[in-house]
Amino acid sequence: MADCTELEWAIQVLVNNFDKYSSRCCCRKPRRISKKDFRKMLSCELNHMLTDTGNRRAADKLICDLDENKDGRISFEEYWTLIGGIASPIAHIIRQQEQSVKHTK
Ligand SMILES: [Ca+2]
Repeated sequence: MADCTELEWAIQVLVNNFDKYSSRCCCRKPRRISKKDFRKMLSCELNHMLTDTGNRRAADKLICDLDENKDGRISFEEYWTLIGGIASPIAHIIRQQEQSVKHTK
């Protein structure tokens, strides 16, 4: 995908990140991220956007909140909920910064 747009590239990065930390328990089941690998992903990939990524209890609470079907693992859909949950407050911060730049001009 050499000629992809920035948005397409960003989506590919998000999908590749899921693949990097997820695994299959058998070939018929979809890939999912274990609790251990999810904690690793938080501390390695999201330590600038999320606070407390090294805190095991906070990470376990986040996993529990995201794990909708309560199977103890994070599916792609549950992972996507996390991405949306991070993107929403970041979009708000970006809009606030744009507003303050307009007011200072
Ligand atoms: Ca799950």
